[in-house]
Amino acid sequence: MTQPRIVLYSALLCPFAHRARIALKASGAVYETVEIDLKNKPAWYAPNINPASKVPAISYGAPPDSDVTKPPAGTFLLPESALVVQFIASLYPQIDYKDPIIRAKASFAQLQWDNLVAGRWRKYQFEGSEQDLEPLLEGLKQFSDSVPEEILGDEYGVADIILGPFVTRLFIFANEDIGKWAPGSGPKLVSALSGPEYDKLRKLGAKLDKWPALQETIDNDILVKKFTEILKNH
Ligand SMILES: N[C@@H](CCC(=O)N[C@@H](CS)C(=O)NCC(=O)O)C(=O)O
Repeated sequence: MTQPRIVLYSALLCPFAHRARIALKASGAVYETVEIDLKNKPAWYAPNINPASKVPAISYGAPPDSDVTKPPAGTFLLPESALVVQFIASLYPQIDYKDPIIRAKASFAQLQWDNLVAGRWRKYQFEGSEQDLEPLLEGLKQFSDSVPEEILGDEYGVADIILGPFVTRLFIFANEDIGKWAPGSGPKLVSALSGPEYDKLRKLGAKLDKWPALQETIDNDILVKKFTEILKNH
């Protein structure tokens, strides 16, 4: 039986959309991508695909020749990156860790990132105030503590898909010194992360660096170039 048609509505720079691209790549699913220009969103996107007007979203099972801008009534449409990833993992369970305990431990690490790192990183990168560094380092330490040893081997799972775009971007932007911080603060952050308390964070970063499903779905040069512009105008 041929696979139902999958159309991904994506945007190149978006880390949430990157999650969906990794999941689809890792699963080996056949899919089409429709790139949405977030600065100039097409008028059909919100009414026909995602009322929240965000990427990513997917359509699943639309007739082969139907218009991607107007899937026929009854086509399954799904927004929200975490839901899209979970849906792909339900279709292709091989993309997740097999052991439910490892999955649960990895989900806890995901939550730690969401609660203790995501907002603090964004604040530090977009505002660059020195006083925001300490809370960020503390969040990264607690995140690192929570990463289960079991996911630091050769196996990849949903947690890597959910965390991957964000962990990878943190290292890319810090190494390239792309932030509103004082020049040189990005590389300084990377050296601050060389201590033993961040061991598992670094190991996770290194593991993600050699994951084809992640690396083949990101363009580092474009990301760096565009993000430099975004921050300049922020
Ligand atoms: N919670 C959403 C967040 C998605 C999101 O914020 N996407 C951004 C791009 S990275 C977006 O589409 N922004 C367009 C807008 O807010 O108008 C998810 O996980 O999918």
